[in-house]
Amino acid sequence: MNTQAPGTQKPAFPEPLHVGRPNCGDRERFLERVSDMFDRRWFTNNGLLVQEFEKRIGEFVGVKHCIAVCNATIGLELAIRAAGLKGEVIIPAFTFIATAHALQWQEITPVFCDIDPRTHNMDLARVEELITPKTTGIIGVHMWGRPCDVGALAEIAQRRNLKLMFDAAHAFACSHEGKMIGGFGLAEVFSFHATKFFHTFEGGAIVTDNDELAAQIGLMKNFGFSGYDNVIYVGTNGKMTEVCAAMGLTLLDAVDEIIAVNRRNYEAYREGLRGFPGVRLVEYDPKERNNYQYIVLEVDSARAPLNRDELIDVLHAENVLARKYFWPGCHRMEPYRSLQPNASLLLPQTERIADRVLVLPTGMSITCEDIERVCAIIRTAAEHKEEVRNALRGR
Ligand code: T4K
Repeated sequence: MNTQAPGTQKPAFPEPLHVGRPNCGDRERFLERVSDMFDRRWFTNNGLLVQEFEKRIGEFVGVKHCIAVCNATIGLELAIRAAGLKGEVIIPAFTFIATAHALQWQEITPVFCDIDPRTHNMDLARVEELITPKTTGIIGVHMWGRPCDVGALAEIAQRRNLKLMFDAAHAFACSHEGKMIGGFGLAEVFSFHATKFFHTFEGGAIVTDNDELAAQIGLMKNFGFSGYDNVIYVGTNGKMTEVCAAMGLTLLDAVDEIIAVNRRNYEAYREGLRGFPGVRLVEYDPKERNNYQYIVLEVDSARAPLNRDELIDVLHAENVLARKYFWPGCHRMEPYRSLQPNASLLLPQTERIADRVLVLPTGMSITCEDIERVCAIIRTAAEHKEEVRNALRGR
């Protein structure tokens, strides 16, 4: 196959450019923390590093309680269970599968709401239509770190007597109307997976101002133990390890620097793709704090020289491993596509956006020169679209 720019045979990048290549922070400082951890011989279960991490995250976000956990999926499960959600819970269909699975895992039905194509977040006009006597809550997702309309969702939740929480997996260090994400709803859940700009290898955190909920989740993440020999809830093992907290603390020291690089990369892509027909770079509100961790393109196949999937193929052939997050939508993944076979009828915008989105590599390991080359690949492929199509067809 040759989908490379004409005249070249090798991929433009000898090593793959990944979406989600982890940031590393100050390696020496991280190793110092790990060395201290070895000296203390305290590796997990509420060690000093986890305590410091929870305190600093809570302060950073401006909430009373931060409960560090081993990943955001378990974090969502714990928050959902502690909040007493059951029956049906409304979530967007356009999200990572974990949002839906955290409910289904507990035999709660995720009811998929369509999205607003401008924001990629839940369409408020659709939310109310989905409320039934079985509905107990709403989980908004701040897609790409761009906040949901939290005020309007809170108003609906209050009026309809529903619990409201947020999957803030993408939104650490982002704000809404000047207030940090993390302080909205009953609780919010961050993901600190290695692919996030700020991470703890694997990890996450539940943040809340609710004392009772925080205490309950704190016990639930440790099997429900209250003291050495007493279990008072059904619990699980959701604990964050010390080595993970060491990574988080190290990256927290560098969070502004990482965001500055993400922003620089974002601007470089914007410049590089300026005027490219049929392609829109998803924007961040400059009045808010943003982490700029996702470079999201929307490719309009009717106007762009190549459609989204063709562009992905071209980029992959050049070792640029662009992703189709979150295609094809949760409702088209199992078990949901079998359980709710007609869900797509109510999700036209989810389907449309899922067919258009293409996410490009960014982060500390990507340079402006890399970005210029990625944009050049896209432009060159567009200029030679027929050749590219033939090459792709012949694979
Ligand atoms: N809610 C939402 C809205 C989410 O987006 C997520 C997770 C969650 C909840 C649940 O959070 P966690 O339980 O994970 O904390 C990734 C991540 O696994 C997932 O955390 C993330 N969202 C989702 C958007 O993306 P994949 O399947 O794309 O990740 P993976 O492991 O294939 O890595 C992506 C690329 O990064 C690869 O091409 C290779 C590169 N990579 C990855 C790792 C782990 C590296 O270069 N080094 C690495 O160490 O799902």
